[in-house]
Amino acid sequence: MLNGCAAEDFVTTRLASRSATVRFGHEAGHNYRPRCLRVSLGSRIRFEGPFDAHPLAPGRVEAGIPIDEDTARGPVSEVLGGQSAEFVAATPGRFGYYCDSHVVEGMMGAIEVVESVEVESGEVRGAP
Ligand SMILES: [Cu+2]
Repeated sequence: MLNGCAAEDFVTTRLASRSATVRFGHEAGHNYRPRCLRVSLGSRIRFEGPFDAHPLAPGRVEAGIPIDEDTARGPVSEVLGGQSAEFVAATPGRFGYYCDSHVVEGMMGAIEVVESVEVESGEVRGAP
């Protein structure tokens, strides 16, 4: 479990374009949608929402408390203002992030970066 994401929770979006969007604030409220995102290596990940109200930070959260760890390998970095930010999934693995203002409410998520994502008979599968 990483930031509310079990292995089966990760969803894959927009396979062909190798890009995905995570929305927060506004109609998404104090949530990231999707919370648990799977992308293939090299994909672009766009965060859209009001960063001034929901400052983004990389890292793992346990029991509502951000745990300091080495997050340098993950795609997400700190964003404190603006309405959108774009990251590149450059390293395979699972990486957590959270909202620094609402982490105690559970405003957090994770990104799983896999080497490739295959689609077989309507089923989405990730190959680590
Ligand atoms: Cu927030």
